[in-house]
Amino acid sequence: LKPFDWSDPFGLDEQLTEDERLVRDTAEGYAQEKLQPRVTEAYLSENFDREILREMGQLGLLGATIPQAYGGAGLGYVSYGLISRAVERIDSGYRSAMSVQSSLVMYPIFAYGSEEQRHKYLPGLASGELVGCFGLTEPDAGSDPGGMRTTAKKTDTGYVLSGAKMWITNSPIADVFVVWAKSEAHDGKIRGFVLEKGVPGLSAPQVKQKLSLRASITGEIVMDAVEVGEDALLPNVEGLKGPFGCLNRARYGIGWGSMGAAEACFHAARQYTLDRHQFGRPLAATQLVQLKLANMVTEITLGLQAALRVGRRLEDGELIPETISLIKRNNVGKALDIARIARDMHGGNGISADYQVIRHALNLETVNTYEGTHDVHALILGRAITGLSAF
Ligand code: TGC
Ligand code: FAD
Repeated sequence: LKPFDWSDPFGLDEQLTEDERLVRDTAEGYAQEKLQPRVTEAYLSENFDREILREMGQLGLLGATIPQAYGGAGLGYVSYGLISRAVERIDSGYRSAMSVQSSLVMYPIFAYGSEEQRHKYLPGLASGELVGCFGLTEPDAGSDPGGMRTTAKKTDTGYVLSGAKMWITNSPIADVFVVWAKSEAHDGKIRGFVLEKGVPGLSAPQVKQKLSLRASITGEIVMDAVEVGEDALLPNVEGLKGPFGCLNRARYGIGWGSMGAAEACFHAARQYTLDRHQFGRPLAATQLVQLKLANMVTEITLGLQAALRVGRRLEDGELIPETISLIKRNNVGKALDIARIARDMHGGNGISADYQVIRHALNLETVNTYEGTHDVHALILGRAITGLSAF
């Protein structure tokens, strides 16, 4: 008989290639050594340290799946997932910064951009010299991005963009803004544009006093008749499939990342209940605590295995969006349950920033909402199961 490994029951490690294990070790080493020591202070002071993106860039953690010719690391989707998991084990906000840059900014410029746009932006984004953001959500269009009001009007030399985006990760510190707008010159279809910081009419005020994801910076994007040239248009996609193509990648990464946050909470709850004695024995010796730990390890093991399966399919060129909805929805939902229960298992200490678990629980409230809410992903699955749209 082989002994049960509570930290990796299904041998995820054995299912990775040598190169993937190296990527994982690099990301985990960085996250534990450089991110863990600064996260509590960053969270309490609601501060995102912009240097983090440069540090990640130096290690090749940004744009992991983008070809090396454009500054990316040319890695597979499982490697990208392992990076997400390692970073989110520290904080969902740090994974947010990484996944926005990689999947929501570098990916669309790579997949939908001209050769000039790729060369102009991708190397700087890969190194972390440039910070990117992705503007889809608006004050009145969240789950239903097709209801957006931002417009692009054609001029002789380019476009004028008007409108506002809301809840945009990294926007206050961004150099490069990928924004989606309805373009009159394209029959009102949604088109992507790349805007640069400093262009007249563009501003990105910070959203302050968030009680979740405080180590990530969030803002608006206000476009007050922003004039751009023809070269700002992403030429190779139109319609909602543009932003959704990016979201497929980011949602997939969240499937892995949320399991990293869940693992952090599970490990903390296990150790805490082994160390803490009440009624003359360790809390971990009680049936209720063991039941909770058994539930946690089960959900994490299944969630990671599911994320690996979706990643391998992506590497084989099989993109089935509903399977991405399935892991985004379920893994984040389970991670949120695990974080809340781990918080409870820490008793009074569980509400202290020193013990990390409440920070994960609060962060996962955002993760459950962004990139398609838990219920919206249920409706995406429901539509695929029944053939009937309930939106
Ligand atoms: P629907 O009619 O379903 O589709 C419109 C067009 O889009 C295509 N499409 C997809 N293409 C690729 N991948 C997918 N997953 C796709 N889903 C749809 C579809 O084929 C169609 O193409 P065409 O050529 O026929 O026009 O669109 P709908 O308006 O009915 O959409 C409904 C719904 C609910 C599925 C969708 O709107 C949705 O997913 N809503 C959630 C919105 C969302 O996820 N927003 C995320 C904002 S970004 C963010 O949160 C970043 S946080 C990052 C961080 O900090 O980590
Ligand atoms: P709504 O769409 O108004 O939803 C409110 C509630 O109604 C939810 O529970 C939802 O599930 C439910 N609901 C909606 N439609 C239905 C329906 N048909 N049937 C049943 N229930 C329904 N967006 C970006 O574009 N870029 C970013 O970088 C970004 N970063 C973010 C960072 C943070 C910290 C946060 C909080 C959000 C971010 N978002 C970003 C926005 C995010 O994607 C949206 O908040 C999300 O898509 C939900 O939209 P909404 O907030 O407008 O909620």
